[in-house]
Amino acid sequence: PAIAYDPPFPAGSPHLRAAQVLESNWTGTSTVPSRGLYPHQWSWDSAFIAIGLRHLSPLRAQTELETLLAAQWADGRVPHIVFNPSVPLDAYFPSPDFWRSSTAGRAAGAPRTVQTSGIVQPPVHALAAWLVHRADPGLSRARGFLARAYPRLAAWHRYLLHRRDLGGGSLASVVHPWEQGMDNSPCWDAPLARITPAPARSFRRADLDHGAAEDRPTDLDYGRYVRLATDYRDGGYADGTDATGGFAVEDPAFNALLIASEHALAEIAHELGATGSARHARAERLTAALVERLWDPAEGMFFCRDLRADARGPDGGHGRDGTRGPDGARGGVPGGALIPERSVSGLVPLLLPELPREIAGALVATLAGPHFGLGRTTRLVPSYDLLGEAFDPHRYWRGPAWFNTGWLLERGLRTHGERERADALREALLRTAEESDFAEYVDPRTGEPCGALGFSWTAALTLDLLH
Ligand code: 9WN
Repeated sequence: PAIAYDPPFPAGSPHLRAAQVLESNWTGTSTVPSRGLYPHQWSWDSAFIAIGLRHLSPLRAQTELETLLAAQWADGRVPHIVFNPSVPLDAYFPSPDFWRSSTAGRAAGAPRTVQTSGIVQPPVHALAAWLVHRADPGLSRARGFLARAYPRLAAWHRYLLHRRDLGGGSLASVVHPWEQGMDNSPCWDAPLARITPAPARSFRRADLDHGAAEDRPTDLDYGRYVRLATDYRDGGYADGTDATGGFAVEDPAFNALLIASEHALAEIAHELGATGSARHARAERLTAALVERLWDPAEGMFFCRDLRADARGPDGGHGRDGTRGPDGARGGVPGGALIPERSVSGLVPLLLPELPREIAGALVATLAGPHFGLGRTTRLVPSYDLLGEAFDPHRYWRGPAWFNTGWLLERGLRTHGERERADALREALLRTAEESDFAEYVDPRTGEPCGALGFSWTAALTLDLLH
C-alpha cells in the first residue's frame, strides 16, 4: 500500500519529514522502529506507528496491525518482537535463536512459520485498531478489518486478564522489564536485584553497535534481562509457574493501556453489531482494581506493585511511610508491595476518562509539580522523577522524555479538560520532535536528542498531533 500525499505536504514541512521517516522505515508489511538499532517489528511500536500511519495511508496502518496479529500465539499472547527473516541474526540481540519460539513455545502455541520473541508488550493494539478504523471506515468495512482483528484482540486481552493475573487482583502482570516497555526504569532496580545475572560472556549485545553506551542500559541490566528471559523460555513460556517466579510486577501504564484498549474493544464490538456493554463494564472494574492496588493518595500518583517483594524478608515491603504495614502491603491489599519510585508510568492512567475526578486532579498536580516539572523545569515529561536519586537525563528510561508517553499524557490532559496544559505539551512535543530529527528520546529539560534518530513512533505520533 502506497502513501498518497494528497494534498501534497510542502517541502521541509514537519508533515513531510515525519512521513519520510515512516516511509524509509517501512519494510513492505510493517515498520521497523529504527533501521539500525531495531531492525524487526515491535509490538507496542506498531500500535503507535499505526495511529500515525492512518493519516498517510489507512491501508498501510491496517496492514501494520495485521502483520503483528498474524504472529499471535494460540494462547492469545501477541509477541513483543516479530522477526524479519531477511535480517542477519547478529543485527539485534536477543535474536530468534535465543527465543526459539517455534520449539520452546510449542506448548503455548507459537506460530510455526514466523519467528517471534516469547514475551509481550503493553496492549495498545485495540485502541490503535479502533483509531485506524475511524480514519477510513469505508475501507475498513470493505476489507473486514475489524471483523478479522476482533477475535485476535479479544484473545489477546483474555490472555492478559487470565494467564497474567498473577497477583489475583484482576490486573495483568509483566514478567520481564522488556514487557512493560521501559526497560531500565529505576522501578525495576529492586525487583531485578533479586535476579542472578547471566554471565556477560554468555551473550553479545548488538545495541552498542548503534547507540552510545551511556544512553543505554548497563551490562549488569542486560545480564538480568537475559537470565529472566532464559528461565521463561526454558519453562516453555508457561505462565503462573515457577518459571515466571523471578519477576512479576503490576504496572500502572501497562494496565491503563489495557483498560483504554478494553473500552476500544467495546466500541469495535458495537461497530460489528454486538453489544459492547460487558466490555465497558469490565473496563470499569479494571479501573477500580487499578486504583485499589496501585494508587497512592499521599503521593498523588500510581506506583508499580512488586508481587515478589514479600520474598525479601523483613524490609521486603520497603514501605516509605506509615500507610503500609510492615509487610509493605497498603490498606490490606494483598500481594507484594508498591515500589517507591516515581515513573512516568504512574501518570499514564490520566488517559482514562472515567478516572475519579480527584485522582485526575492529583495526577495533573504531580505532573506540574517538582518531580516532573512540566511547564516549569522541563519542556517534556521525564520518564523518571527529576528529584529521584537514580535520575539521569540521558540514560534511556531513567530520565529522558519519550514521545509515546508524551502523546498519552497530552490525550489525558485534554480528556480531563486541561486544555491549556494539553496545548502547551502538544506544542513542545511537535517542536522537539522536529528539532531532534524525530529522536527516540530526548533530555527532558533541553530537548537534546538521545538514542536513535528517525525513530518511527516519534514521527507517527507527530503526524497524529498535527491532525
Ligand atoms: C527491547 C523498540 C523497543 C521499544 C521499547 C524500548 C526498546 C528494546 C531494546 O526498544 O526496547 O524490547 O532493545 O532496548 O525500551 O519500549 O518498544 O523501539
